[in-house]
Amino acid sequence: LKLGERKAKAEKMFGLMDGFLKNDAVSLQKDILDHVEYTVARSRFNFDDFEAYQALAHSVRDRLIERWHDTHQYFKKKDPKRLYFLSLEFLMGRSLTNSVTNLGIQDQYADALSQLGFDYEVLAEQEGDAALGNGGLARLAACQMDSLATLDYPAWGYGLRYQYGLFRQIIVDGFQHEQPDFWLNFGNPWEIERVHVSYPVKFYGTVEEEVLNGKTFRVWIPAESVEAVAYDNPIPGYGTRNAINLRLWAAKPSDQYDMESYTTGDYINAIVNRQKAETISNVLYPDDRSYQGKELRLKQQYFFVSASLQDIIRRFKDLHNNFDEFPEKVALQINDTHPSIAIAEVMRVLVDEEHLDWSKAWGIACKIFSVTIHAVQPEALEKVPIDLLGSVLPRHLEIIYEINYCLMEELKKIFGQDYDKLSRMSIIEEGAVKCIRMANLSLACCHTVNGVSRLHLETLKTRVFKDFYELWPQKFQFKTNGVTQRRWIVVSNPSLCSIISKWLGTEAWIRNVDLIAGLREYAEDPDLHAEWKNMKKVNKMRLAEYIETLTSVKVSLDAMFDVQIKRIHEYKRQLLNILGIIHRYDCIKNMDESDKRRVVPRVCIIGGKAAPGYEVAKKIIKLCHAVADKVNIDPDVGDLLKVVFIPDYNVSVAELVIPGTDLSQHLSTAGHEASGTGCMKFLMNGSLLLATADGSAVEIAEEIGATNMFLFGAKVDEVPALREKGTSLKGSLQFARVVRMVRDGHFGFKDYFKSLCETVEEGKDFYLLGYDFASYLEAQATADRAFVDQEKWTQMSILSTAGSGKFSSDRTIEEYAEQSWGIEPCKCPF
Ligand code: B1H
Repeated sequence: LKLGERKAKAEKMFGLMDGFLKNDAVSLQKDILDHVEYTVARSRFNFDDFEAYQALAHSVRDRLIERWHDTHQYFKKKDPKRLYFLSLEFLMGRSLTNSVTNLGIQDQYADALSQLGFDYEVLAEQEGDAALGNGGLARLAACQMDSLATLDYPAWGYGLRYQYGLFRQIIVDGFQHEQPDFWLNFGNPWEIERVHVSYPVKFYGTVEEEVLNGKTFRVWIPAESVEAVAYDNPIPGYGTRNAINLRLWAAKPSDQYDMESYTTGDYINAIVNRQKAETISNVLYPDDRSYQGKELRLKQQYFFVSASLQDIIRRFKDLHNNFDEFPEKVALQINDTHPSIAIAEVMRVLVDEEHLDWSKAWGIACKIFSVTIHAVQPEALEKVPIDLLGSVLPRHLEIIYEINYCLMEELKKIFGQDYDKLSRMSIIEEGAVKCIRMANLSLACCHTVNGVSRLHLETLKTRVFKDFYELWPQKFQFKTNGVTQRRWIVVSNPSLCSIISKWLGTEAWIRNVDLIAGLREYAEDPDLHAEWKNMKKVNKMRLAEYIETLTSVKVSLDAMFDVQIKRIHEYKRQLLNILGIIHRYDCIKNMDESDKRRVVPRVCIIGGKAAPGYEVAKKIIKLCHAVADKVNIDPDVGDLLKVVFIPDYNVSVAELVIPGTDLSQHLSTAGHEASGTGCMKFLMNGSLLLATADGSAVEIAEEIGATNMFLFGAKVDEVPALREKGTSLKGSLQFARVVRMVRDGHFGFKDYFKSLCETVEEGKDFYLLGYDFASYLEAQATADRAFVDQEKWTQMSILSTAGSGKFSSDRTIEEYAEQSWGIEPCKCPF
């Protein structure tokens, strides 16, 4: 069809948009039962909770699909500039409750189900998490997708459909063990398999010269081809008809794969070899610390980038034929440097396939790409060995050399013979193993480089990317991270949600969270206090039940629930927390009965996964269990102190734990947490924060006032000098005592904990636990005193929620849209 005819047809179809699925109780029941019978293939007279969940999910999926189709028809008709968000990780968690909430039909579903004899909440619990990511970076991507949909931006997410998500953590005798996450085993109703949307992705081979119309071209002759098949995941916005798409790619054998063995008659081996193609999207790398130059990882990155770009270019070419218009229609956001091979791929497509001049192609690339950096330490930046890149993607290596050549020529004009500077800024790192610095590639091309908090940008400017900042200051920006209040309040804390709506007199804050500041006015209102305390109590009860089921530890609801949940890292200092707990335990043991009466009872909750190869982190998990085993059965302690490790921390565990938290801990050594987003979820839920002045905590203090949280520890500027001095100073006495208790085997496993204790010995204490210990204990004591005055505590809690508006991903996304992407909302009419 000609363009005009096609447009006319689309218009007509759009006009026919009626007859949507109905959302009254009877229609919902009918749809659910139909799915029981025809989709799940169970008798409608005999199905269990899980089958009911599946049928329910399919009925929700149908409703999502309607909106999702309409949204894409509409985007196609309007042809706005689109944002393509490339990320190797998305941590979506569960989809049912989130989708039902965003579709605005939760009450109807709850009704419909109860009439069928099912409980909506019980069925929702049947769903497993989609854990296609490691931690903060991946959950941020998920929150941002929710905001993009809600704010009606014409956006697409692109990523990898891993067969195995982040490993399941099980604890055996206090040690972490990893088990595979077979998340697709029982089917995934939230995805739509698109067998006809697939692209070949090539690897290996050689590069040859070809002459065409008297011009020479470099041509890549690949040796392997793998098919990328699309799986679409609708992402519904809240309070809008828009539902955008998260397209994840799965690797399948290509028809062209290993033709050789077919003709040689080795049929069985040929089939077996074909199957190897699927390994590309098999498993998520579970390490968020260091980059290790693995071939499979590079193949994963290129695989999803190449498929996504083919898809994006195909969509562009549907309506346009001149690449000059490409930057007017396409913004490409790369989530950290993991997808940065996209830069070389765009150049390859434009130059080798579309036959654009190099400089014209580079001009286009520089207009479309922007990057967000999440890392702090230079060692976390990806470096791909030249040999590896040259073998897997030989043409891309040539292109990167060419980009680097141009960069170096430009730099020489500015800096002359300053070879130190040139070698620091070069995309190629010389050395024992010659490498490509993916960050430098991104910096050379992207028009915007974003940090994830104000403090983080300072670190990028003054340390990690100092040279680049001095050269191109205008490229550097920050967008403080945010989280979505839809999932982190509306879905996970319904009681809080009703309180907020009631006191503000509107639900508008769910789309416009700035309104939440209106709660400040009532921060001292006794009626609000009563409702607030009750809400917290109900959430604590739920959490207490969960803890008892999982760990058999009974906890008192009168105790302060003190929580630290996040990936286990030395820089996040879970060890500081445990040493603090040991100190508390030691104090209680040395008290007489009258002193004990003044102790504020605590339940100390820790949860998080350690990367499978991260020995120190695994020892921290074991220490937590060793301390818990001793403390929890000590009759001298009773309810004054309980220690709980929550196994297999993930998104849905967070949804349960955060609303029931009184105090949350964010203990990173200043300068090491780029932003942190967990703190924002706690803040929204009215948990008080005990934190270092690091990452986004600095901005949180500005919003809610430093007196409404418990700040402690060395400041960013002090850290280098303290390291230099290598002393643990004031904290030394108490600190030395608790470390000695661990080292001397007070909690058993003396030999095993020896090396852990050594990491905080004087002179080796890189993360300054010793230095910060005294200040940490002081902040903890202040928190205890505040908790005794429940009215004061509740007021601080209300002010925390009231001051959380800035930390919505809606704000972050609006800043990106305006300052980095240049996109406008495109709202599908109801
Ligand atoms: C963050 C990562 C990360 N920073 C490598 N870097 C990964 C690095 O699989 N990998 O190779 C995965 C993840 N993740 C986090 O991003 C920061 O530590 C947090 O401070 C920040 O809040 C979060 C979101 O910006």
